[in-house]
Amino acid sequence: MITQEYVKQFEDKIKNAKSIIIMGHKNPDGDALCSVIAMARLIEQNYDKSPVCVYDGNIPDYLDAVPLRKRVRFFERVEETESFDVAIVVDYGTIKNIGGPYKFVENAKFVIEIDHHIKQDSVGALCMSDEKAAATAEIIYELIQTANLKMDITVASLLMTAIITDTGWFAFVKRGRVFQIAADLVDFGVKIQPIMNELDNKARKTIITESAAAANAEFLFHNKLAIAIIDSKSYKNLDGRGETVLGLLQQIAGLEYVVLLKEQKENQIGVSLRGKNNPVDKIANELGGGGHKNAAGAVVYDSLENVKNKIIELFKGVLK
Ligand SMILES: [Mn+2]
Repeated sequence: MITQEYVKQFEDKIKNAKSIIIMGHKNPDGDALCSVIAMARLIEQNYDKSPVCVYDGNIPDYLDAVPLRKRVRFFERVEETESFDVAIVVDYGTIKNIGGPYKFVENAKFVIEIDHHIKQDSVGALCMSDEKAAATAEIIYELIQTANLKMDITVASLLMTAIITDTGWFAFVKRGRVFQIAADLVDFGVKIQPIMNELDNKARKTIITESAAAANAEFLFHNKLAIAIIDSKSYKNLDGRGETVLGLLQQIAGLEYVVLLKEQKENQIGVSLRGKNNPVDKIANELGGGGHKNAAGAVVYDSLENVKNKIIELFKGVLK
C-alpha cells in the first residue's frame, strides 16, 4: 500500500533531484517497458524534470508501437561516468534481472523501487513494492492516486498496456483491484481496441515461422501433449518467447500440455512449457528452470534431440 509517508519521501527526492534515471528488467516485457515510460512522463508532467530511460537486452517487436517507445535508450548509449541523483527501478524482480543498467543503481545517490515480484532483498531505499499487484503499472496507478498526480491519456494508455500484457488479457488476475483500475482507465478515456492493434506488431517472418512450427508439431500420449520445435535457423525470426506457437496449439480440444523447444544455438535449448489445466512447474524445475504453475520454462544445455527425449521421459510420469 502506498501511504502519504511514501508519497512525501517520493516527492521530496524527485523535486530535489537534478538527474533521474529509470529502468526495468532486462529484455523488457509490456509491464517493464510501459512502466518505465509512464514513470518518465509522470515525472515530466508533474515535476518538470526529464528522466533518462534505459533498457538492456532486446525490446520485442510487438512493443515497438507503444507510445513514446523511442524515449527508452539502450543503456550503453548513456555515458558510463554519468551518476544520477535518483534511480527508479521498476518491475525488476532480482538484481540479476536488471542487467547492465545496474551500474546506474549502484552509483545513484538515492534509489526508488516499484515492483510486484516476490523477492528476498530490495534495491530501493524507498520501496513501493506490492507482491499482490497484477502488474507494476497497478502500483504506479496507486501512486498517482495517493500523490494526486496529473495523468494524461498517454500515461493512462501505457498503464493499460502494461496491465493487459502482464495479466495475459486478465487471465492471470488474482485480486479484483486491477479490474477497478482498468475500469478507471477506460472511464478516463483509454480505448482497448487500439492497444490491441498496437500490440499486433510482429514481423511477417515471425508469424510465418511460428505458425509453421505449430503446423509441424508432434502429438504424443494420445494427443494430450504437443511438442513444437524451432531450430537454430528459424530462431532468429522469433519475437519474444514464441507465444503464437503456444497460443495456437493450446486451442486444440483435448490437448493438455504444450512444449516449445527453441534451439537458441547448438546445444542450448530454450524450453517453454504450458499446461492447460495442469501444472508444468515441476517439469520446468526438473530441467533446471522455473516459472508459474501453468506456464514455465528452462534453458537446457544439450542437443535438441536429447532435450526432447528427456522431456518425453518426464511426461511419462504425468501422462500414461
Ligand atoms: Mn510485471
